[in-house]
Amino acid sequence: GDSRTWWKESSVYQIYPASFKDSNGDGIGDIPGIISQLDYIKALGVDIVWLSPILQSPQVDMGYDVSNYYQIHPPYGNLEDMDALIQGIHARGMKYVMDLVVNHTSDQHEWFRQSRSSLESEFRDWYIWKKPKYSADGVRQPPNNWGSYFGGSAWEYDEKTDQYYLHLFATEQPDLNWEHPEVRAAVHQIMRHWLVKGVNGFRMDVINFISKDQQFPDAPVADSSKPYPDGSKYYACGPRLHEYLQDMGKILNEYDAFSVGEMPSVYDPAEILNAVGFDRQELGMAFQFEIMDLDHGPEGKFSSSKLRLKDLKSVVTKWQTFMYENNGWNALYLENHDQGRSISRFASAESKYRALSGKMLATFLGLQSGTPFVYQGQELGLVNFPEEWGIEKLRDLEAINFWNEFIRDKPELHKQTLKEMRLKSRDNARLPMQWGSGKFAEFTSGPAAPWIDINNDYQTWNAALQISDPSSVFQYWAKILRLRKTWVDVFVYGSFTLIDESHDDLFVYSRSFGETTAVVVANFSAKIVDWLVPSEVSPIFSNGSILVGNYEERKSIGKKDGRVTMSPFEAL
Ligand code: TEU
Ligand code: CA
Repeated sequence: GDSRTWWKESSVYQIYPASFKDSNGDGIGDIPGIISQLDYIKALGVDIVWLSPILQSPQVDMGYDVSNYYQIHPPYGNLEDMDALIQGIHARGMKYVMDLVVNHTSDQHEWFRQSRSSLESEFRDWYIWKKPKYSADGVRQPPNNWGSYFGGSAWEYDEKTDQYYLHLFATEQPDLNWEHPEVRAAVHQIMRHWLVKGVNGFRMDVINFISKDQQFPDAPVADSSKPYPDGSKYYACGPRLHEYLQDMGKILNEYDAFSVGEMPSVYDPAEILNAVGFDRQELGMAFQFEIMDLDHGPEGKFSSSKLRLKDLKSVVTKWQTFMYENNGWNALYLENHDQGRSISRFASAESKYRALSGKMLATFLGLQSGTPFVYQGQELGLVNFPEEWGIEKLRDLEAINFWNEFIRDKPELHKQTLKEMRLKSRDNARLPMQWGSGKFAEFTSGPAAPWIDINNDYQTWNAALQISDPSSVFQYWAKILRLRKTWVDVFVYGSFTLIDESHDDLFVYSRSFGETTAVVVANFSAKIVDWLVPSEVSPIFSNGSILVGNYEERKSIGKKDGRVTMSPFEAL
């Protein structure tokens, strides 16, 4: 049947609450601060607002370690603020999406405090506890060799009960045991609680990790120099995942709710289709990591591997065509709170190219098949923190732990690793939002300074300068999002075709629906490209189809001899 839905025709704005807007001068973003900027978000033209976690948390991992699913983290506000936020979003015709972090909790959650208290605790089975192994010479060892994403073993020894517990992330983030029906019931209750309060859906944190291979086997050691091999084949898209997602899908469907699952470590669209196929009634869409991991080297995220346009073309085309042909759906993103800024990473933050890069990436991403996600500041062309910032500026445990475990004692790796961290570390996306050229970029009125340093370009790159400037990156994003609304059939429901695949600098694709075809041309290079329009495209141009140009669609090709000259980082 016709699988048209409101969330396929929507775009999403992601807010990182700690860094968005501080209303009470403590240097930490908060909910009243977000409420004060809802008109700004509405002006961008997005339909959905997704907040990274605001529930009670010790903030070991910036709220992705929840200690109470029914209370708001006090520095962000209280339950009344939450109601006011939801009401303010709904009053502007937008919807609110909550970040649901249920693969793990904080170690301060009452459930875990009970669980670790004794072998007989009624909460013991809410988490994943295993007996130690012992080596031939009697040394105690973790139950298997899996590593944590934040360094070290994925198992933490608990003296009191002489067992280890699993934590795929920080030791303060114990994994819930989804095999236990009471855990699933507790999660369903959390979902219903917030849906009843007006939340319109969820972004589900590492949701494809919730079903683990119950043998917890050792991962094959590909490279003995690495202490902990990647165990993700034993917990990413595990044996009971779809059973669990079907249960949650039933609740989501009762409310016609939005859902996007974060699914790291899985690059096979068929596997993700099992969760996002329209007929599956599980999730609406998923964040896959294949594009994000293209510039990860052999040693992982902070090792280098230059992103190549041809790889980007093949990966994007794979996901675009597969989901279209199989009635699935894509979550389109180039930035979020876990990634470096896309202008710096995929184009150029050099001042002469920066705005053009932002507009080119907006065109490239925003006109693809799927639901586009804009991360706070991406609409302003914000970029990574400056070259001169040293390691002491890092705040995020992912980078700090990695540095301390693998790099600190190897000076020969410092320069290269710092370069990779400046490009991809999560702090890049967590610097305070730049509202104006005033003190603290008007993120906070003080007296407290922001919890993390502000980038040094805020006097020239901020919302105040862009919101009413028709040539700004902000207004360009607004026009791209509006273009999707104007041509819903083509840009939302149309097919995707890669064009001129072998071109070294241009990423060209078309979107088609019925008789209408739009051709999107993005120059990913700093070169002026004289593009000879391929024969399969020129008839499209010449019969008056849509040629997406800066700011408005053009009805026919701009040049007489079938050639288009593309400026550096320009998009047509
Ligand atoms: O991220 C999961 C995840 O895979 C990321 O840690 C990713 O591997 C890395 O950050 C960048 O490649 C989710 C949240 O988005 C992240 O902020 C949390 O730290 C993590 O889960 C644990 O909850
Ligand atoms: Ca505050």
